[in-house]
Amino acid sequence: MPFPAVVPPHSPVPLGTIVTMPDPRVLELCVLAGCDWLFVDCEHGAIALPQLGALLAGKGSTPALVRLPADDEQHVKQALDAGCEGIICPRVEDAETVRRLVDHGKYPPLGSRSVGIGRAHGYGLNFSGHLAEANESTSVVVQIESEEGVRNLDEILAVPGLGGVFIGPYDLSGSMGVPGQVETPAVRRAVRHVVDSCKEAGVPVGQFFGTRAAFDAAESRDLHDFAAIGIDTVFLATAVADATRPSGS
Ligand code: 3PY
Ligand code: MG
Repeated sequence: MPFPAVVPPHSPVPLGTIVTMPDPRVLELCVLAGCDWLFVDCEHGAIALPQLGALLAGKGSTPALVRLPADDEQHVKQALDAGCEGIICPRVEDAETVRRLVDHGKYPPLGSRSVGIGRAHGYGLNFSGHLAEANESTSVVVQIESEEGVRNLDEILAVPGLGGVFIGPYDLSGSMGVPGQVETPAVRRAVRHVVDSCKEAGVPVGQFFGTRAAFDAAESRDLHDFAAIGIDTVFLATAVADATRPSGS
């Protein structure tokens, strides 16, 4: 089943987390811990695109979306050939970029995705099978995480083949001059505008939340088609800090 593939919204909202560490055990333990989906980060994380095939082998049937380092055809090819359920392109600000991503991410006749043989194609054992179903079973998702992206949202949402939008509130807050202050009213209004516009356009919408508490408190939480909560390294750091803080503090 394609992911994200859910309009109108799921209840409960499928929840995942951001995986940035290239150790296959990290991805595996996120699956074992019950993530509904995985956000595999090749933008800010330590995971390099050539490592993806080996990492994704441990995900079982849990869908994984790979965040690309940048909008680049080479990145699209490597991520999709590694066998993920879709790509997330950071900071997309105009419809032309979306059109290019869809073109690079879909086989003809929808686009011009280059034909390689990777884990996605069963290393050749499912070559024609993947070519036949990939346009349906993989998604091109773009991040809206700047004021410019919000300004151009309507034309972005109108691009045929767009599979979803993922809101990055942290970069959005930075572009609005208040980096990290995601609860600022202007940032919250912008986020809500993106959520509502996606709903109206029938485009699945997801968002990053730093903590479970932030997700639970969000007024738009039930409107999301998918959400990512937290980051592997941050979970580890906070758990270690909690466990080793001096008694009584
Ligand atoms: C952001 O908040 O900027 C993100 O990209 C989170 O994924
Ligand atoms: Mg971001």
